[in-house]
Amino acid sequence: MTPTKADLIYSSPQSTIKDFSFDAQVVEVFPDMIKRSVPGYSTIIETIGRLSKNYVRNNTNIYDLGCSLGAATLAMRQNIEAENCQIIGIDNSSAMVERCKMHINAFKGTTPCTIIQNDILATTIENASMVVLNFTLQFIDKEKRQQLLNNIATGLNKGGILVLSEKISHQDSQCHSLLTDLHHDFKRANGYSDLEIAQKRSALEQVMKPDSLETHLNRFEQAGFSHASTWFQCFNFVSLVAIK
Ligand code: GEK
Repeated sequence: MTPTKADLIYSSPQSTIKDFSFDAQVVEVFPDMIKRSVPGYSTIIETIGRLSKNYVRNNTNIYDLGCSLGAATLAMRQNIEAENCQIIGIDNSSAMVERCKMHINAFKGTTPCTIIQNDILATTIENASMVVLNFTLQFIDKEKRQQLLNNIATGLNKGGILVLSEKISHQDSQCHSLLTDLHHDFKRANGYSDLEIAQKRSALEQVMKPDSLETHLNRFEQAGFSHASTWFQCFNFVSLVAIK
């Protein structure tokens, strides 16, 4: 497997900051970038694995939507005990998909994995016992998010689980600033400079649009999930479960 390279993308001053995209440059440093930027990322990946052990049923599909380099796919493949299942990882970045296939092939596992380049909005979810949206929904147009959640709920079998992890905004502006400051401190503690933090923030501004926790919970209800809960929060990053 290719060794992880350090994320230095925003380390020197840039005259114009381009919108962030999941291109070859990002793919190269992605494991380092996500671990140093998302509080609790490793815990969330491990827990997705643990949940797959309990929720994946025989003869069903498991979807990793916005799979990037396949971290959640691999965690599930290491933990699934059910038989005759398949994991389908989907991402619309060709650079991600190409590298993801290499990662998946580098590890052995009994559950077959198929990695597909596609828009998750154009993907049919069917006969699913588990669906993962790990920090992907925040990159989808806001007006298309409910339809995506509806499609996921329709494609899940009864008792099936959705894991949704997101950066969130807070409706109270003082709390919003407090959580944002804590996140920036976390990034500084992980070696990012103020320049890197500011430039990355500008690059993401038009691309990543967080919702509030209340919005996510309302969406689950509208989509027809029977149960939902936050199981993880660190600063302005959450992971939720919703069960059909
Ligand atoms: C992980 N889940 O490591 N269709 C398909 N893929 C998309 C779309 C779309 N419409 N929009 C964005 N993506 C991963 C991390 S990263 C999160 C997910 C982050 C893909 C995009 O190409 C990228 O690979 C992924 O969603 C978001 O557990 O980098 O903050």
